[in-house]
Amino acid sequence: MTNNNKNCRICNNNIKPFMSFGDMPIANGFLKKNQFENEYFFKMQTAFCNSCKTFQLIDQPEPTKMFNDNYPFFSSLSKYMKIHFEKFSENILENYVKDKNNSFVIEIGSNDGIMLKNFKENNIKHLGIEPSTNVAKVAKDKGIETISKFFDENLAEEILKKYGKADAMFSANCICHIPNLNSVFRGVNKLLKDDGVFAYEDPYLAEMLKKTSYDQIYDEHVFIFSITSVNNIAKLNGLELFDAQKQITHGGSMRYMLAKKGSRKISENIRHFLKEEEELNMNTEERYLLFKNQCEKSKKDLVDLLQKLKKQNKRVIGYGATSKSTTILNYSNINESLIEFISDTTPLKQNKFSPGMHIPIKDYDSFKSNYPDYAVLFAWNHKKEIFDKEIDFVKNGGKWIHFIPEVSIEP
Ligand code: DWN
Ligand code: SAH
Repeated sequence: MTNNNKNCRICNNNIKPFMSFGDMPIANGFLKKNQFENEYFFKMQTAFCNSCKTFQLIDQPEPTKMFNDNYPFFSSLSKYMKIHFEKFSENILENYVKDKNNSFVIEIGSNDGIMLKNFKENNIKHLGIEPSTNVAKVAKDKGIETISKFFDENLAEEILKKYGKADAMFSANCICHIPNLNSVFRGVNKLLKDDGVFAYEDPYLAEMLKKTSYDQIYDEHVFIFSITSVNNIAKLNGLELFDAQKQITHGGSMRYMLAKKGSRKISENIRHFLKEEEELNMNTEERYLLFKNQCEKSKKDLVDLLQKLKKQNKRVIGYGATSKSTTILNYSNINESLIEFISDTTPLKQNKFSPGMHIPIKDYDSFKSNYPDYAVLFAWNHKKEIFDKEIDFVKNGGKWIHFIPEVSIEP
């Protein structure tokens, strides 16, 4: 979707890009050879709004280009994320679902049901909103009630008529994907009971800046939120940010707790984070210019290392064909000449090619049965889960290449 006016998606203030990543493909658009010719690209540029302080993409492809019947990310493939969502669900159940027999919860971006499964098992009336029909089907097959549409204010009104108001609404790694965010917040406001809560988590801007994890920036992530920006966005839409907690998931996230304006006491955490973000210089343009320089250095270091290993005739593969890796590979112009293939456990990605750079995607066995000399850890956010199971790779002399927080080799 081209944002021709270059106006902030939230407050309409004039914005200008501080960084351009060049032409980028659909981050999850894994493709076959016969699709190379018609591959879709968009101009990826980031901006920081000086008024509402929201970090955003200037342009984003149409939602249906990214979320459709062929979306290849299945949340339940990570066993650590399953545990994370059990804990998140327990938190909601204990604190915000008082009467289990008469409560109703809604999840935005419910994917394959990784979170709602915990509510279904407790016999709680629930509804998942999940526009990617193939992943939604996995949830429906588990008996999780799911609507395959894009959440916005109009859908909120439809849901209100059919199901009534919700005690709790929640979302993970999804709100930052939705361009018409004011409409989403207004929809949440309409759907919540007077004492209802909206809990959502997304990658946290302070962590991205700290780690130079610029791979969080890709077509789907139209926003990277901070406490300051969410506080402002909530206010514009009759909601209030009353609490927040850092999460270790997806490379460093934040859980935002919102409610109707004036309905809850504001936690000390909010004042603390607002102050911390000021101190980190996160509300100034200079911080983003510094980030741009840090990204350029990170890119150069990675390419230099891969070229050096190529000269030494080392075998290098990628581990985890993440959406994030699409940004690294395309921005750094890394193709099959530097990375032989990328190993990934998702059947829908295997035997296809990576978006833009067209590196082959192979199954897990291709890595396991013939260890390379080096593996670039693209799924760095799952490091613990991966390192626990890849002890043999290292025992056999294999080495990991990291690029977050800086380019390094382990062991
Ligand atoms: O925000 C988003 C998050 C929740 O998920 C979405 N926009 C899309 C997606 O982002 P991602 O693709 O960067 O997510 P992950 O969870 O970092 O992807 C991990 C990838 O690595 C998956 O394709 C599965 C694969 N994998 C693997 O091959 N072996 C993962 C693990 C843990 C493994 O052991
Ligand atoms: N919540 C899961 C899935 C995250 S992937 C997890 O944390 O693992 C992001 C999901 O958001 C995708 O499944 C995508 O289809 C969904 N999504 C994108 N736009 C949406 C919208 N407007 N409304 C609801 N879901 C949306």
